[in-house]
Amino acid sequence: MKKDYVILFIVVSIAVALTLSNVLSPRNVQEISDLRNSKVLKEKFFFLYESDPEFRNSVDRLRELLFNTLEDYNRTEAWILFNSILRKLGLPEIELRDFRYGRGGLTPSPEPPLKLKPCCEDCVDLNKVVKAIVIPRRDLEGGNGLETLYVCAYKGDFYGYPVSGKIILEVTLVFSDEDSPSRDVEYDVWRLIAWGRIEDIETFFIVLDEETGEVEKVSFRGLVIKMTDWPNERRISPIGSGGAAFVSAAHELTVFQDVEEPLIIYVNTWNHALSLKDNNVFLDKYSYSIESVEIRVGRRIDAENDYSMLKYSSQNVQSLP
Ligand SMILES: [Ca+2]
Ligand SMILES: [Ca+2]
Repeated sequence: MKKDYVILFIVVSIAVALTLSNVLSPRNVQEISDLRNSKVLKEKFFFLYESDPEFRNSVDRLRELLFNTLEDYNRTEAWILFNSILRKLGLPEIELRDFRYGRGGLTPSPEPPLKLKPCCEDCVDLNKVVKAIVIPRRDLEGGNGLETLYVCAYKGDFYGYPVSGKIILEVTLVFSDEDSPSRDVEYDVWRLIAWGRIEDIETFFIVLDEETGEVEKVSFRGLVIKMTDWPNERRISPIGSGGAAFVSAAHELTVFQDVEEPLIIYVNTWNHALSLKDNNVFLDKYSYSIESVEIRVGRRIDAENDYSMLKYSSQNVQSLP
């Protein structure tokens, strides 16, 4: 009997020692700090998704909870799955009270996807409309710079709304990442699950007079995108910054008229909310000239389909810009 206790004591001691050495080893601390680099995190996430069936099942089941809007969202199950994903990535788990992630703007939509007309390719020279996109330098240096710009020009028809005498541009910006001031690594893991990407994507609209080419308005208004594998629409909130500065997040519907041309678009907040006004006059900035940006013809869903593991089949708007 006494011998059994000794063996049990030894086994438990080894297990505790191994767990502690695993949690506290310099290697582990180093790994967690490496994952603060979102490129490393993305690679590890994609690698585990391909190579570890348990990891993949957790991600897929969590996506099922999120995207199957015909069933109620089970927050506790979502939290357990999220923690198993964090654990596999080598990150600390979180308490249920800190798990604030949910479905966001997902709504059931059984209707077939809207048939989208092609973008008008030679309707507008973007160089003449937008002069620059300006971002706080610390955001660029934090790895969150502008990667690609997508533009789609609409003439005669805008998602079924007749348009005459105007050209509407749908402009989508892709940033390499976005950094939440609190719990950024965990926030990035959540975005990899719920958005299938580490990149941050924002869309806004510019209305031009077809004859003169002058800008009539710039509209930071939202849209909806339809998922390919789920009967869902995903609401994309407006991305105007309002008066918010870099330390805040914002999703304001803002429309600018009587604007100065060519346009200068300011990234005002850490979540890349936009405006024609600079809300961070005291911050050092970096200015992207339009010639220096990679421009692709396409819409929001083209940007999503290029950068996300999740796929989208169509998109729509709820009004004219
Ligand atoms: Ca980030
Ligand atoms: Ca954003």
